[in-house]
Amino acid sequence: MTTLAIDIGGTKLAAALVEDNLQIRERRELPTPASKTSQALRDALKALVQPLQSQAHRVAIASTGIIREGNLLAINPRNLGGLLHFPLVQTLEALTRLPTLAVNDAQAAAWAEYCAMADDTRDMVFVTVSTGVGGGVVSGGQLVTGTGGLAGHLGHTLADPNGPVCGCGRVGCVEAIASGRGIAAAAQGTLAGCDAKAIFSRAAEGDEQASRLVAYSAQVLARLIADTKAVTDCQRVVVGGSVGLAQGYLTQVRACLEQMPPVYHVELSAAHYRHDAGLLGAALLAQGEKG
Ligand code: ADP
Ligand code: BMX
Ligand code: ZN
Repeated sequence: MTTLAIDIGGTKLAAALVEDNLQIRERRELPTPASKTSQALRDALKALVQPLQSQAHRVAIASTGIIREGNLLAINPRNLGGLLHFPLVQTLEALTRLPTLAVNDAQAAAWAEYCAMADDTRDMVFVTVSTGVGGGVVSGGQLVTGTGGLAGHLGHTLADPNGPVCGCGRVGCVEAIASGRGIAAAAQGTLAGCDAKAIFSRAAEGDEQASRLVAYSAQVLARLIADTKAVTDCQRVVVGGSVGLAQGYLTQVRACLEQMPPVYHVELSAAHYRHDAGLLGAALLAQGEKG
């Protein structure tokens, strides 16, 4: 069977046809519209899936936000231009007339990365550092979504009680500091108005402020990983997202983690499926794949 897999992030929408052997074809991307109203997202999804839908048997969505009963509920609406709620499954079923499944993006990616592991790991955590900071937990070989879909939202744990206010309403969340948006929001002077991608380029050129912003994100992420180890006793943490996968980032996270007592140390790796982990995880879940 062919799955039309869709990944809805705070910055980009991606879609592709995924075969049961996980081969990807016709991958497409569009920017995520920033609008409080659902119409813009609906229109963008329509444009994204229309060229692909006739070749698919089902739809599988990995989306930013808490996914509850097929609906997207933003914990941080700022990542979606203020959009609070979107009827994901209903919208895609109406657009494609295909059976549709939806799951949180980081939960989906965690499942794909877990299924890709060749060893006997049963407990792992996936962290995406992207527009926001998301997470997915696999415990005892099972993906943990929670009864309300909130499980694994690691980006909304505390990094600094004196830190910036997060879009979720709490003060000092990991996401408010370490995410692409968090890095960009802290930039001042010559870097004011730059996005995280530009800040990483400037850091690579030796810009001092840019290097500090990247280093602080990596440090906050390392602390989050230590907390995650303490909570889950996972054997591996996999890092994804465009910030997480950026050149040199994971090396900095690893160096910070190594400064901590050994009990917090855990195997760290970059996502095996790189930027496609969400798409493939959603497709695997739609296939009913148990790993
Ligand atoms: P999404 O959140 O939509 O899933 P991404 O994983 O691409 O999308 O994350 C978007 C964030 O990553 C933005 O803040 C963007 O500035 C940043 N980003 C994109 N490319 C890079 C890069 N090469 N290096 C560092 N940051 C990047
Ligand atoms: C936010 C939250 C999570 C999501 C994470 C990463 C919203 C809209 N999203 O913490 O559900 O998993 O961002 O999302 O509240 P991404 O867009 O950065 O991939
Ligand atoms: Zn938060």
